[in-house]
Amino acid sequence: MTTERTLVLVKPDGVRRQLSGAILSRVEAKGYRIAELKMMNATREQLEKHYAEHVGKPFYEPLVEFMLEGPVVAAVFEGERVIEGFRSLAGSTEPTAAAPGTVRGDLGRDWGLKVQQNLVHGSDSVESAEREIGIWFG
Ligand code: DAT
Ligand code: MG
Repeated sequence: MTTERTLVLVKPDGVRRQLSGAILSRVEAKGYRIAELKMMNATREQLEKHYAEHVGKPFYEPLVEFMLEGPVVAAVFEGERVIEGFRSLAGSTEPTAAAPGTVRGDLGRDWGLKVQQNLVHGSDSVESAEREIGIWFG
């Protein structure tokens, strides 16, 4: 039996704004453990797999383009209930509405673009986490 794992991405807006360390620090400070960590440029192929559930939505193509704008920091965090715990730290999808105290609520805002630039990705279920870890860490 292995501890629960989640895929975390610091998106290109977070890297560009030099918030990678601050974001990873919040997750570590809560007590989750970094199991894998790297900075990389995503490929379109990876992003098409990663965001397959959003194909056909109006923000899909802007989302893929945004994720190709610059490097991302990809991490696997582990710990009991880390999937739920990280989503709670990240805050809700729209940074305007995300609660203060969360990454998106404290560090993000709406920039009036076709896709929300909300700093982080976190897996939303055990199945998604295993699938996504495979995409980013092979
Ligand atoms: P989350 O990242 O909170 O799991 P999601 O999986 O529904 O959200 O969507 C993936 C990303 O797409 C999200 O982080 C930001 C963007 N996005 C989602 N819904 C959007 C919308 N209605 N308008 C603009 N961008 C959106
Ligand atoms: Mg999602």
